[in-house]
Amino acid sequence: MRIGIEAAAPFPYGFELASTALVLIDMQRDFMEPGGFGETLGNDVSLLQAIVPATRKVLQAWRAAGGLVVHTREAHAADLSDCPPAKRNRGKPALRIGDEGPMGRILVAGEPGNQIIEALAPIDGEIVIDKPGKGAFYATGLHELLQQRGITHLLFGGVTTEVCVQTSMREANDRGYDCLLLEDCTESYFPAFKAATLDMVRAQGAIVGWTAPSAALLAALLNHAA
Ligand code: TIU
Repeated sequence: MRIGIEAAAPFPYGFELASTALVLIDMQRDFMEPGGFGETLGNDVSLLQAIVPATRKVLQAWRAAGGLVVHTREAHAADLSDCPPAKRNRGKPALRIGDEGPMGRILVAGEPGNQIIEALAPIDGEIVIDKPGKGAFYATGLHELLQQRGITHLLFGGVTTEVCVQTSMREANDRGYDCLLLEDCTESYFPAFKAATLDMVRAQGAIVGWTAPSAALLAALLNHAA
């Protein structure tokens, strides 16, 4: 049975539970907590905490409904063979990718800082994608995994809105997925960039996709279960 989100913008969004995945982008300590990659770039990471309660509610409701969950982490191999020098050498961060920080090596797979925060930690049966780029589809097997499961629709949350979330959503859109971004489950270090991203995603007749508040998704799921 089709589930409808009437409150989605720029117009209602519909999906089938069995062909839809919830994709949570990079909800890892590197971006969410002091001492990680986000802070080394000069950002106030405390801003991102605001979305954790709503994102947790969505994750729990999506799991209860039996929907597929995908988690991503921005992560590099320990030898940095998948980190282009252009990425590592960009700018003047306090610590570079691969350097030892308070939560282990910055943005390196398996380090404490690279783990998804406890409130949103993956459980058995959920897909976890380590991605070397900002987009979730670049140099990962995500598209193939979604194709194998017949997924056509993606609901996005995560951080940061205008960097990894928007890049992933654009990659997904180009691969033919109908994408919706949960407005209160995504955050940026720059509130103006978040607002601009929400606007640009849904402009021009949903040129990249839809947006909706998470309450609209939760209500739709409850309706569906009733
Ligand atoms: N710096 C920033 O806003 N974001 C990133 O580097 N990665 C993600 O968005 N995950």
